[in-house]
Amino acid sequence: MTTALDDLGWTEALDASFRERAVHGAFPARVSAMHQGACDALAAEGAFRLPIPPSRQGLAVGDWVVLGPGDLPRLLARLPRGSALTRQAAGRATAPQVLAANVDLALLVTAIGEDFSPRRLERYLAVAHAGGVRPAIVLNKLDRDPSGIGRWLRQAEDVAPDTPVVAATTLWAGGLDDLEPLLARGRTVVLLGSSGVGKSSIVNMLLGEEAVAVAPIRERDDTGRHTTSHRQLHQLGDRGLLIDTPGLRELGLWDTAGLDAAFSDLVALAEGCRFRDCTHGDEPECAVVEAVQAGRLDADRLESWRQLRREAAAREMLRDPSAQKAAGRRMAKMIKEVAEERRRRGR
Ligand SMILES: Nc1nc2c(ncn2[C@@H]2O[C@H](COP(=O)(O)OP(=O)(O)OP(=O)(O)O)[C@@H](O)[C@H]2O)c(=O)[nH]1
Ligand SMILES: [Mg+2]
Ligand SMILES: [Zn+2]
Repeated sequence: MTTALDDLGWTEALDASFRERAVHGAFPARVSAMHQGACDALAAEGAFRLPIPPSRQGLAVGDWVVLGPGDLPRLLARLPRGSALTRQAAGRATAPQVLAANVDLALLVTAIGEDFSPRRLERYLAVAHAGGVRPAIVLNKLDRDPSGIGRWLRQAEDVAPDTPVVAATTLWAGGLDDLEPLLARGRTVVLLGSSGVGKSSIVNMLLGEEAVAVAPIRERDDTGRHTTSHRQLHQLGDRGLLIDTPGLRELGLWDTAGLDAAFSDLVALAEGCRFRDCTHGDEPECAVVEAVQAGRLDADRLESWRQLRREAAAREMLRDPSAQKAAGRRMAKMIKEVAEERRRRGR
């Protein structure tokens, strides 16, 4: 099957980068699946399976690559990414893993019921914002509690200011109607969430076919069996592209970049803090702590912000020598201040 480049998400920015790199006979293609040592790619010329040379590690589903020339095209280059969802690679000290590239919208899927966790949603939102990807929340399995819908929506909206929240179910026709306006020709949407929340079921419903394996039905069970084993880009024709992903066990923040956007309510409150770099801990005149005391901000949300911030900042420092130096300077200044304070008291 061949597809027009526009249907695969081609943009003017990509076109410009491609022209800079193209050699005679080369053409662009989009990575649609990753395998051990190989990837699948879709192009106007057709579909290809390509070995990934050692020099081209770090490719992700959604990446645009340059292929060519000849009958058996080779992978020549990766085009710069417009956006990338990046996490701290599971089980590694400090290494990034790109979950999906060139994505326009991240559907953060969670199931109504026991899987629902405001703290986990905050983490997903931070990762989306950090990658320059607009998020939307999908509360799936609405069939479990149709009359409680208002309560679930409110709980999600409380941790996701400025983010669309959609309730859905794959059990009946029309259960995904509210997702349709989020799809569009050439737009790439990725589904992220824990195993068992129904990501692949949603993909199948939107595709209108059982293209993807889903877990067999087990009543009231969100533990997940990790049914989807690899990331895969699916084509919805003039409704754009969908990337199904395996359920994530861990989603470690790679950097602090997305935190301000994910906690815009807290950031707005922090304008009133006495110190610009207030950590909203024990500092005097902290407007955020005051908001918690006055019941205007959830204490758990503040704690979550502090925890995510610590985690991401520590990781940034581990890999950034200049940040290590700055921390060293801060420490030296603190030691000096303590010594001075001691001298003053001794006098
Ligand atoms: N009650 C209910 N069950 C659903 C709904 N959507 C999916 N399920 C069920 O939830 C289970 C998991 O669905 P999957 O689509 O495989 O979940 P997934 O998120 O893709 O899981 P992984 O691939 O493991 O990450 C299956 O048994 C589905 O039948 C829904 O809207 N309501
Ligand atoms: Mg799946
Ligand atoms: Zn403060």
